[in-house]
Amino acid sequence: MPLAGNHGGASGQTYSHYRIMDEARKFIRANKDRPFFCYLPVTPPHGMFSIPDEDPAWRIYKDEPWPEPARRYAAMITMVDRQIGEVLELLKEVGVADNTLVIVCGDNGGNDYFRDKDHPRGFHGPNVDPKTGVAFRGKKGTVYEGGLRIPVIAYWPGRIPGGRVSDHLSYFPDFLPTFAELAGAKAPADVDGISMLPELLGEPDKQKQHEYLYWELGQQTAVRMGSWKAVRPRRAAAWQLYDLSRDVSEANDVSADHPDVLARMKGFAEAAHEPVREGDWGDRTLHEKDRRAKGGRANRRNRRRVTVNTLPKRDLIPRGDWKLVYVSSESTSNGKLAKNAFDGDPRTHWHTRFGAEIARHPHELIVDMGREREVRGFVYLARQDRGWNGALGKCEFFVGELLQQVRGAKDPTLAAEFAKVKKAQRVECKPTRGRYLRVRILTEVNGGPWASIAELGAIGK
Ligand SMILES: [Ca+2]
Repeated sequence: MPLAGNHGGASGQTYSHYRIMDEARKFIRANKDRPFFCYLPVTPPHGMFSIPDEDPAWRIYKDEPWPEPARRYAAMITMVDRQIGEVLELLKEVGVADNTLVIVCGDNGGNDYFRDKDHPRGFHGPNVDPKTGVAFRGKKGTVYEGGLRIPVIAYWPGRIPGGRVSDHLSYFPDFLPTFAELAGAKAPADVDGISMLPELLGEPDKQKQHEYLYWELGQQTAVRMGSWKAVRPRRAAAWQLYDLSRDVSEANDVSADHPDVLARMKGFAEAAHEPVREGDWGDRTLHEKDRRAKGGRANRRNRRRVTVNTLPKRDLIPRGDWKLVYVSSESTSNGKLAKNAFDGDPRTHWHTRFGAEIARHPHELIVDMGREREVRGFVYLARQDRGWNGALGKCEFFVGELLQQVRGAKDPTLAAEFAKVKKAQRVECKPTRGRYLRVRILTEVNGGPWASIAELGAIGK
């Protein structure tokens, strides 16, 4: 969603987080007279570390003798704290404070942000107990406690006794069954979560426990069973075992002393693992757009490294109504879809699939240009990242009135061979009328088996 005055990067006129909070408040007001579930995924504090200078929270930290990102980070937390207070006030104002459960929690463990020699675990040390100095091992992105432990606060005046601390072992999948039980609904049978409602309501005797919890992240695997924690940091590494009741920092591997415990936990890991299957969903257009917007104009360093060439507009047949009719293969898992070859964005490209059985030439695209055109040539733009995989060598173009005609054609309208350059390349042919365009790619510029196109245009009218 484009926001007024924003062009990507850290600066702009609209602070998106304010908009998200505004919409949440609107949603609560609009639904106050019926049961509602408001999921409020606040992003702060998160990189980029930015908060408007006008925010009262920034004024609290702006003069601290800390690195600027550490001051911004602190201000972002104070801002969110203030806004959660505003949400609680709103619940009171609209008269639902007494029958609304509010849960606030992090989405993963803390990161060692803004490290220096005086702050080896990050400037604010999110994984270090400020009173005792005891630290969790690892950080966000690992399966040690520093990556897995998150604080959760549950608030429900009159129902949840205040000031209580719970040691109940739970994780995100428990929320769905918890909310289902609260709402008097039945949770789906195929979820792993266990409702934590009895624990929340102060009835620990009725609370069911997990036999174990399981995590996978990249090559990392972890299992938790009671106070035991088993970690395999890489696929080829040996399992480690920790007793968190005595060693919350996971410093002493006791796997040699408790082979029976570890064997049981490895069994859980084996049972819980699901092999990866390739999906059929690969349209990452929005994701890529967001990713680039985050870098934005501020990301100058990146811009210097990679120059992005564009497709010259001169004599180009408009591609707004072009439709993909056929593609021999596309790399869906990478989001390198065929439509990227004519989406007007030089930074997106089509790439054929990597699977060995279908990676070989020829590769093909057929496009419906929307109506009959007179074509006098073609323009090809190679992928604009640093890679060359798939950049076109020899290829054939076919233009025809009917789909069947171009699909089966043997004699190309134009045969061309492209050079290994990142600039747009133009090839010309005798004027040919037709609505359908077929591109048949015979070789890659480095002799590889793939094809890729950042942009493809037709010259004519
Ligand atoms: Ca493109």
